[in-house]
Amino acid sequence: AMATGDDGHGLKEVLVTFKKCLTDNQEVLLDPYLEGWKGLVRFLNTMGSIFSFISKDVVTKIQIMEEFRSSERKDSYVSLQSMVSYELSNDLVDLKKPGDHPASGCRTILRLHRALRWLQLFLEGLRTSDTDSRTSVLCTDAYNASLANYHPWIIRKATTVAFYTLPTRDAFLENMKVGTHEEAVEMLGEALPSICEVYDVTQALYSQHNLLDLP
Ligand code: 1PX
Repeated sequence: AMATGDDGHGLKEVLVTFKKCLTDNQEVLLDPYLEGWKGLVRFLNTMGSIFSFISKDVVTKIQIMEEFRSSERKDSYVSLQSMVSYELSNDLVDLKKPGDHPASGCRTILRLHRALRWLQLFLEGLRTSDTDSRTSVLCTDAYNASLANYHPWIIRKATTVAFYTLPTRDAFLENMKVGTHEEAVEMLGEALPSICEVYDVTQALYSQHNLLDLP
């Protein structure tokens, strides 16, 4: 089925994963964060091979983070908070330009974090738009208001071309396999607050440590 991963999970289960990221004391747990991204990649892979340059990049970043989580230092990577304090206090982050640590956890998560903002805007667009809206327009608007600001021209161009191939809003909602369009829209309304919260907590953490411009 289109939006169903190998493990039989649809988009609802994927988005709900982000609920599991936040602990009671507002820490963002890395494992469910990566689990959420893996589910998004599975969904993206059903949308056609024109998106594979995007999913490859996400997969690479997930793998970088999973290696930290299976290394000797795995306990330092339990949450984004523990990762930031561990990497900063051990000089493991290139702060100004790429150097000895081009693939730190902090810079890798920053890329996913910026993409989470795109997701938030896109899902909010899907949720609140009219039935005859075009997904490609919703997607482009969300992209231009977020990720595009960090991408060079060639990536923006390729991305815009890929967006043109997206189906109509109604077909897109159907691909999500969460029941009727109304139920899909309702599910988005339920899933969005936790995605926003994860985004906001991460944004505050990165801002507090001046990590929002990592190369
Ligand atoms: C109901 C909606 C579900 C949709 C699920 C789709 C999830 C898509 C997730 C996209 C995540 C993209 C992460 C990009 C990270 C990034 O900015 N990487 C760049 C910088 O990394 P670097 O290591 O070099 O500093 C990298 O250069 C990126 C390359 C690939 C292009 C990324 C384009 C992102 C467009 C996001 C929109 C996805 C379209 C989904 C269509 C539904």
